[in-house]
Amino acid sequence: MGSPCISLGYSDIEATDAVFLFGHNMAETQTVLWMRVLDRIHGPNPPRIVAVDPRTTKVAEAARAAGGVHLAPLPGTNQALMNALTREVIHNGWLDEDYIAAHTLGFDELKATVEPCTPEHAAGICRVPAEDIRRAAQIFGTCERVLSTVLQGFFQSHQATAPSCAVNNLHLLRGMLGRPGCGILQMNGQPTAQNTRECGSDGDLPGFRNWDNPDHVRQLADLWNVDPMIIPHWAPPTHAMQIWRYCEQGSIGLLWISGTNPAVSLPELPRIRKILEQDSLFTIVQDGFLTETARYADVVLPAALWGEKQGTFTNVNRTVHLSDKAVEPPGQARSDLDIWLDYARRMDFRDKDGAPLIKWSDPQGAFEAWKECTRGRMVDYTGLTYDKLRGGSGVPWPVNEEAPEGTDRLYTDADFPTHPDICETYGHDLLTGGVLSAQEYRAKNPGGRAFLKAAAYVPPPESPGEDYPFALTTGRTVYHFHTRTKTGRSRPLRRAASGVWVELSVGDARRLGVREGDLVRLESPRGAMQAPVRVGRGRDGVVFTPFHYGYWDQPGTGAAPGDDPRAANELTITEWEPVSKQPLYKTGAVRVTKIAEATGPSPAPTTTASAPADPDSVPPTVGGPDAEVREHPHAGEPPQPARAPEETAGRPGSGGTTASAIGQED
Ligand SMILES: Nc1nc2c(c(=O)[nH]1)N[C@H]1C(S)=C(S)[C@@H](COP(=O)(O)OP(=O)(O)OC[C@H]3O[C@@H](n4cnc5c(=O)[nH]c(N)nc54)[C@H](O)[C@@H]3O)O[C@H]1N2
Ligand SMILES: Nc1nc2c(c(=O)[nH]1)N[C@H]1C(S)=C(S)[C@@H](COP(=O)(O)OP(=O)(O)OC[C@H]3O[C@@H](n4cnc5c(=O)[nH]c(N)nc54)[C@H](O)[C@@H]3O)O[C@H]1N2
Ligand SMILES: [Mo]
Repeated sequence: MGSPCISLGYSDIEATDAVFLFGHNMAETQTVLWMRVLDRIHGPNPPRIVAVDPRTTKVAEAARAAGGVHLAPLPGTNQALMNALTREVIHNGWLDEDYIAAHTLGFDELKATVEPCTPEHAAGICRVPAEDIRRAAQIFGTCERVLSTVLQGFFQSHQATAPSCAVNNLHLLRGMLGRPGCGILQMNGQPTAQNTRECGSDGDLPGFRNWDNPDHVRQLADLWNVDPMIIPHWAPPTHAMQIWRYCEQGSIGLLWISGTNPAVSLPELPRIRKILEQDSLFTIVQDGFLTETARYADVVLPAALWGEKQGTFTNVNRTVHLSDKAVEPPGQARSDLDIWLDYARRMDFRDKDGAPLIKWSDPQGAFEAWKECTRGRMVDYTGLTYDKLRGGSGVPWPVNEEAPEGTDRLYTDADFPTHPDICETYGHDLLTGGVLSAQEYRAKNPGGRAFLKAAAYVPPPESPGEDYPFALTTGRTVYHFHTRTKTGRSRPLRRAASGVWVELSVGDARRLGVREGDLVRLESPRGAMQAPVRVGRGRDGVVFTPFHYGYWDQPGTGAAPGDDPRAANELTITEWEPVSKQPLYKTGAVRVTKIAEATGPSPAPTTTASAPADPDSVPPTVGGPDAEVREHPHAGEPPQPARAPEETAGRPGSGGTTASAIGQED
């Protein structure tokens, strides 16, 4: 597609015949959305569920229970699977030929690319039964309405854009877009990640503008009253992984880190620590907590968190919400916006006429400026006001004169934003990431048709072999959010998943001679970590470990990062997907060595994808007394706090965070 904003609406969940979840453990990572799916599963006419995930997640269990399919491909083999599914759909004629002819480009190339990829061929690569691939294709091919969701099991592979586009392809081939129950959710993770897409964080231009289109650059220059030449657009944007490379090489001397904790979340932590330690790099860390990264900072700026500031944020289904300030930020903490406005003022940034560059001074003023920035673009906010956002539970863009109440469903007319004058990018080669030129793109003459993007499967850059015989994949548990700056301070959540663990299959554990709770060391070519073993329900040859566990909660132990290595990213590789620039968090190779006998079961929860293979071998996960719910049936009785006040370690001058910080807007 010409644009990543393919995501449609959540209401399709209520209308669909089948939900396909591609590399998406929705039951743990979008719990509120999953409840909507569960309502369908347990209601009349339940949809079929198809889960594509190497682990036995709750999503996979639901798929098996509801007559669907659980496809468990080896990590890094998604594209082989997608090509086989596509081939099956084409060979069985499950196609909307009129739709393909009128609204797409590239069918012949797609057909030729997938032709060698029979279910048997893919079965050999993915190590899933060919019959299961056929059954999944049949569900996709014969249901009238299918909803697909895609997330990190796809996005964090060495081939990420290709299989994600392949999901789009399947919908286009079946004409399953823009009508109730037919949708694609190319998901976001963080509640503000959609804003990151729209506003152009990765150096992209705001409003889905094309850096390679001089008209788009001029629009922004006019809007901001600056010379177009000061807006970087002579090469593709500098992505985060490249910024770190420049810091490593010394060509970046100042790094301002806000709202991210790279000393835990980025790949190959030994390298990240080395970069942060360099004297030549001046580092500012702007965060609500004293994180692992803040340890390396030259300056720490305490930031206000949500609830301590005002602003809007947008969900993956394009719905815009207003979040008001509920409490004052503690101590010296200030909102990110205030910090940056202050910075702009002190730097005395000016426009072409010598007036202050930034012409607003508060969140609402910034919102008004953003609205102007979106005028006429697909992501049109011009019809929104703070008042309108206060009225209900959010409004999906585009909101403008034609759609004053917002737009629930995109692409009802199958008119896609691929026209060369409006498209966000001229596209990439899916294998190399090479960008197409304006001329090459114009020659394709897309004119509102969608691209069917084809790519052959290629193996991951690092696969299991003699020295490192296991495939490593990493991800999340329901009880923690990322580097746990918030969830790690909630006692019930800490109790539910108190420390890191490593999941091994029953067969692998037996072959290695390890039992539940034994301490093992994982080593990759880059680093090592150690953790107790959960003998789980995963497939042989695949090791999983959550990436949540950094080092901040070990004060006083004298332990420094790296001494007691327990972060998954000690192991991961400095490589990124060529088109999306997403690091390869889900493919790598490790060896596993036992280093000590168990002193008890591992801290892995029993209620999630990490459940033990033998359910009786481990006591069930509980949140403890702090997590117990007390009911207050009598009106007027004051509610009792269900939780003790949380720890406040690291929050400068803070009154503490509450467990509500785990709430996911998704
Ligand atoms: N509780 C909780 N919720 C969260 C977050 C959190 O930290 N905690 N983070 C939020 C954010 S920012 C994000 S991005 C989302 C992420 O949400 P998800 O993508 O759902 O979460 P992950 O656990 O990273 O990965 C999903 C699944 O991918 C599978 N997987 C691994 N390798 C492969 C592969 O090669 N192929 C396939 N098909 N699957 C594979 C894993 O087994 C895992 O179950 O979650 C959001 N929600
Ligand atoms: N191995 C492995 N690594 C991964 C992943 C994986 O699946 N496996 N997933 C990747 C993904 S998808 C993601 S999204 C990243 C997440 O990685 P990070 O974004 O680095 O993780 P967080 O813990 O969410 O860090 C956010 C920081 O922002 C702070 N913060 C919260 N609110 C505010 C605010 O309003 N202002 C400011 N200034 N700071 C604030 C928090 O305290 C926290 O320190 O991790 C990535 N890393
Ligand atoms: Mo994410």
